[in-house]
Amino acid sequence: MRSWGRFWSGAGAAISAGAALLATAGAAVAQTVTGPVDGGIDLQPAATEVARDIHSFHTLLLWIIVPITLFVLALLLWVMLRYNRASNPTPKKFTHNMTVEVVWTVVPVIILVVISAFSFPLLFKQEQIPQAQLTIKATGNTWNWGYTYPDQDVEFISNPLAEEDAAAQNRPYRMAVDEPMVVPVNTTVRMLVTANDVIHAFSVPSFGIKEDAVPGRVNETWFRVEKTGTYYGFCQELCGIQHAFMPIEVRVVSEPEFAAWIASKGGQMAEATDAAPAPAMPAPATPDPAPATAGQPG
Ligand SMILES: [Cu+2]
Repeated sequence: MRSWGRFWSGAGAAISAGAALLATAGAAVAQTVTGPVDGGIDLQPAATEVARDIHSFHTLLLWIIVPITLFVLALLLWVMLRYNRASNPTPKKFTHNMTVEVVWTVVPVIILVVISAFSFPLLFKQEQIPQAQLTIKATGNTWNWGYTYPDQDVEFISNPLAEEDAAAQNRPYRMAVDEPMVVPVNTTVRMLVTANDVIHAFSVPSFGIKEDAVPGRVNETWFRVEKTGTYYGFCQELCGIQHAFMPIEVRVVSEPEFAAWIASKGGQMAEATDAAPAPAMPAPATPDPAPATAGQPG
């Protein structure tokens, strides 16, 4: 998977380079930044293993879909030029061709099997939440995000920065928020995602996560960011008139910085969320009667 990923992303880089030449603002694409850039046309740089795998998979699909599109285009042109009324006045009358029918059934099946061989492992990686070291709950509201750190006893609301504040702080207007979500680097974070009123979606493209926030339901996702920095996301479910104005800002910081931030919020650092195994089913109130023959002290 790894070496495939490298191959595909190498190939993808070639395509990206070509695309960058075409785009007038292409220069922005090549920069290593942690978030969206003006005029960017490629995916945001991946900050997690899952996001990297998503990019590789995206590139693989591109390599499959582009030849198919060109092949179909060539077929269409061939039919239009070779078999139009002028160049082919008396058409043949046959309606079936066994070979062609078998080929155009079997080849797409093979293509789909190849795609699924890469798609399913990625899907499992996204959906199987590893042992988490930190749990954060994001709650979608009309129109902002609320964050809860249940084990650290921290809770706050995150609102977008006003235009003049963003300009004064030299931060991106409509992406920067007053209270960003803060997570430590190289830490497996379990995100619980829910909503108060209507359906929102919690998404940070660089982390490769997008989870529906549904009232009355808690969805789960996870990420483990490998590089400190500021990352941005948005609500990605049309949720109402201010849908475009509930940005997500995530600061990924070092462990000590995170501890300091938790302290500044009046919380305290907890043990790793999953440090202890989950308690087993509670023992029944009355244990099963011991076998009568057991030689137990009376
Ligand atoms: Cu929303």
